[in-house]
Amino acid sequence: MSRVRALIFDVDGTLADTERDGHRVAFNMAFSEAGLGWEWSVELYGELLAVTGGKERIRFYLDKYNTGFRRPGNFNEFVAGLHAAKTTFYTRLLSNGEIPLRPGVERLLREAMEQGIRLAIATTTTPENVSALLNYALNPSAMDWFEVIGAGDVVPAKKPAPDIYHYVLEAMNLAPEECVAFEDSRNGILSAREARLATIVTVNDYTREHDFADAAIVLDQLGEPDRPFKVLQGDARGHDLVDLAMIRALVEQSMNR
Ligand code: XBP
Ligand code: MG
Repeated sequence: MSRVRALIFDVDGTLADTERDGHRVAFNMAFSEAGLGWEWSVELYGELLAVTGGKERIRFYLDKYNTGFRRPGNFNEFVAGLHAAKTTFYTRLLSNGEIPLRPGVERLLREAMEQGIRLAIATTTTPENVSALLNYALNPSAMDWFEVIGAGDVVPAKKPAPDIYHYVLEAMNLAPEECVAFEDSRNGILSAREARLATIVTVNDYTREHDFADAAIVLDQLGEPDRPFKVLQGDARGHDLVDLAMIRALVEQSMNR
């Protein structure tokens, strides 16, 4: 009998490819509106993704890539204000419906709900961003599909710290052995594995070369019936899309290791 009771999803890069054409663009819009003259290129943004959290990323950028910037006296407020503007631009971009869910995501969520498997989210992104993505890329009631949404500043230490997964597990009153996490990045898998969760990774252009040594499996995407996944690392046990049968097989395999 399977022990999988819940699936816990990261958001950015996992549910949808949000970083390059979503978050990055919204940061640039906020910088432009503030008259700062900062422009985060696709390449630079890949480096900035080393740090999770938008406010943290702005600070990292100034510490490492724009050290000449004269910081205003109210620096914390300045960063928070820029970030709030970025959130407004980002949710507006999502409302245009330009960023779809990744292949297999909706299929797997629906299968899980049909089988009584509980769903949750563990992300470093701002809560408004999660609701906007679910609303516009899935449907307006999709927020209710998730029993717990752990997001943003609800825990002080963002990924790669395990805190957000601990928060979600505690809120659901589940042990890590009863859950499977879905991630797309090195920081994500470090966080999930530190919380002792079996983790399925689907990579994207920013994360393809990351080290996922500790993943249950690494795939190009979750797969659809007409679009099987490609296995980048691990053993898919004869499956070609991620469904609950495959997840249970993976979990049993990792228990027997
Ligand atoms: C996502 C992040 C976030 C987003 C921006 O990480 O690192 O910072 O890029 O969101 P994960 P905010 O995929 O682990 O959730 O600007 O709202 O922080
Ligand atoms: Mg992610």
